[in-house]
Amino acid sequence: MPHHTSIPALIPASTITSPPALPLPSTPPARRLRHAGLLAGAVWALGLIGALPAQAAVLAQWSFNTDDGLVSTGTLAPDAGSGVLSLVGGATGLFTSGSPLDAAGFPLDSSWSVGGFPAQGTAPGTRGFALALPTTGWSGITISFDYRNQPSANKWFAVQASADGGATWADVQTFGVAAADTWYSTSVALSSALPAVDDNPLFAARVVAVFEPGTTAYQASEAGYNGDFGLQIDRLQVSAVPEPGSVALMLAGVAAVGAAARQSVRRGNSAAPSAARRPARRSAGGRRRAPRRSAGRSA
Ligand SMILES: [Ca+2]
Repeated sequence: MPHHTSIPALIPASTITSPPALPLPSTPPARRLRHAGLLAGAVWALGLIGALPAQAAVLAQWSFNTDDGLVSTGTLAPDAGSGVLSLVGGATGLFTSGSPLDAAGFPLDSSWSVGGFPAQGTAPGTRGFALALPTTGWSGITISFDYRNQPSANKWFAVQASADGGATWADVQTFGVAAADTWYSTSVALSSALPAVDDNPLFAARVVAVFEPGTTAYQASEAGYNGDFGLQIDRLQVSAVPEPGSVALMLAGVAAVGAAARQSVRRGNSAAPSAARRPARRSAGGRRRAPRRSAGRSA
C-alpha cells in the first residue's frame, strides 16, 4: 500500500494555469551547453575585470641620467613615456648627483637641480620647473619625485596643476624640505584638486618656489636664504589610471570576444560536415562499420 502524505497546497489549484508553450530551441542540448559555457566565461571575465582596481600606468618618467659616467651631465628627455620639461620664469638648471633610489647608481645617476629663485621677499610662485604631456584617456593623474636641497636653498615649494596648457594654475600642495642634504620622496595626486587634468591634452604641472606659509619671505632649509641654490629633482614620474570610458571600451571588447567565440562555435557546429562526426560514430559503433564495408566490397 503506498503511503499517502497530505501536502498542504501553497497555491490553490484553481489559480494554477498552464504556462504558454515556449518555442523549443533548435540547438541540440550539447551545443546549448557549450554556448552557455562560453557565455558564462565572458560574463565571468567581465565581472573579474570590473572588480579589479584599475592598474596605474606611467605616462612619463625622467631619471636625468646619461651613460657617460658623469653625474654633471644629464638629459631632460624622458626615459619612459613622453612629456616635456621646462624651466619656469627664469629659473636655472644643472645636473648633479642623483637620488640613491635611482637604480643607475653613481656615477651614472644624475639629478636635475633647479635654482635661480627670486630675491628675498619677491615674486613667490614664479620660478621652478614645469612638465607637460597629454593625459588623453587617463585619469587619477599623480606626480611623484625624489628631492633634496642644500642648507641655504629655499625650503618651501608649491606643486601646481594646469588644465589649459599653463595659462592658469591651481595650487595642489605646498611642501617643505624637512632637512638639507637629505633625499626625500613625495607623491601628489593632482586630479582630486583639479579634476580637469584628467583626459586632457593640455595637462601641465609645475613645482615653484614659494614663501614660507603664513609669511612674506623665503625660508632657507637650515641657513640664510640664497636663491641660487637649487632643488634637486630625480625619478620624476607622472602616473595615471585608465579613464572609466577606456575601461568600458575594454569591457565591450571582452564582450565582443565572447560573442565572437559563441558565433564561431555556432558556425562550427552548423557547418561541420557530417563526415567530421562520422569517425567518432564509427569508432563508437565499430561493429556496425565493419559489416557495411565488407558488404560494399563484396558487391
Ligand atoms: Ca637619476
